[in-house]
Amino acid sequence: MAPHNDVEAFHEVLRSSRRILALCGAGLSASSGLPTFRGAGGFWRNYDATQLATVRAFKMDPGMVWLFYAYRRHLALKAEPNKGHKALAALARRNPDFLCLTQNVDNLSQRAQHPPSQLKCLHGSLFDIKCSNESCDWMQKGNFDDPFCAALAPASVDMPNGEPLPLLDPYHRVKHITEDELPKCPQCSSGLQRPGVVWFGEDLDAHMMMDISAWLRAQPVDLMFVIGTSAGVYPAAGYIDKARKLGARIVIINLEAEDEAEMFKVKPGDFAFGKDAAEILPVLLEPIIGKPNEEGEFEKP
Ligand code: BJW
Repeated sequence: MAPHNDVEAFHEVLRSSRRILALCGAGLSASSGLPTFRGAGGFWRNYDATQLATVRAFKMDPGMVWLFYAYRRHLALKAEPNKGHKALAALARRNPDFLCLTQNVDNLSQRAQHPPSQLKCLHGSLFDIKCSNESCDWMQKGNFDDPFCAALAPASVDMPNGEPLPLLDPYHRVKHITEDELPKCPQCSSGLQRPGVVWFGEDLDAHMMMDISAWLRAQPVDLMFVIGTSAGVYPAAGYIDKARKLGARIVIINLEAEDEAEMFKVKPGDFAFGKDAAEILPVLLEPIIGKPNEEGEFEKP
């Protein structure tokens, strides 16, 4: 059997694969300059990013949690989709049987022209706003205001000459933002507006989950990409085993994928590429999407 990182052997498998699934995580957007959740980039000020992504944190200090999200909205708006997002979008345009599940909330796959019907945003979007009152169904899609509101302006500052943003320095005191300074829900007038993302303990969108289940049930899956994710958050990570049970070979693309400690995840017939997703995806997908043009775009079919 060819080694797990043999690009030519992978191309053979790709050419004979029709139904393809992908699960993407923060590593896909790392080359666009967006931090990941775990590991070195996983701290914001002195907070663990995964602790801020909780209902509990929002209830305790909505102003601080909003600053975290306002900063990430600003960063995502300034970032550009990378070659990895573009290569996946090109694969989707060429193969209607390719479905991409992304845990990312940064809107970069959409901005890379990924066909919306072939993209499921498992954890919502930084640019959707909803009401924090669980009994209120108000939601606003596609809010790109930056700053989101006057009190959150410190999160939208661009420093000259790449100087670090004071807000990111844990020793820099930030003015406490009170609930009165944050926008209220226009429908129920009682809840605070909050980011339309999925926090720990919250359900993923039921319609989206049913669509994904229906796609999985329809026919066997030939190949599944697991891209730039630590694959430790459920139900997202559970799709890897589901696809495997449906016959899929797994291809893991992650900076750590070929580390000794990670190799137990690579079963016979699987592939693992310990590379930057933005660099390796165009190489791996070339038999289907071709080479990018001079502007770095993959031609539309
Ligand atoms: C590169 C790279 C480069 C770097 N190129 N690679 C079953 C078992 C156990 C627990 C559960 C279970 N089912 C549900 C749970 C509970 C919980 C859960 O999973 N807990 C785990 C911690 C165990 N799940 C939930 O609560 C979910 N809800 C749910 O299941 O509801 C039903 C329910 C309710 C109540 C009780 C039980 C069930 C909701 C999960 C929501 C996750 N939300 C977040 C925040 C979203 C908003 C935001 O963005 O702020 O989603 S947390 C965070 O983790 C975010 C991410 O999408 C997610 C995954 O992170 P990701 O993308 O993998 O990032 P990293 O940083 O972990 O990894 C990056 C990787 O990239 C690294 O490996 C790098 O090496 C690599 N990399 N640069 C390629 N250039």
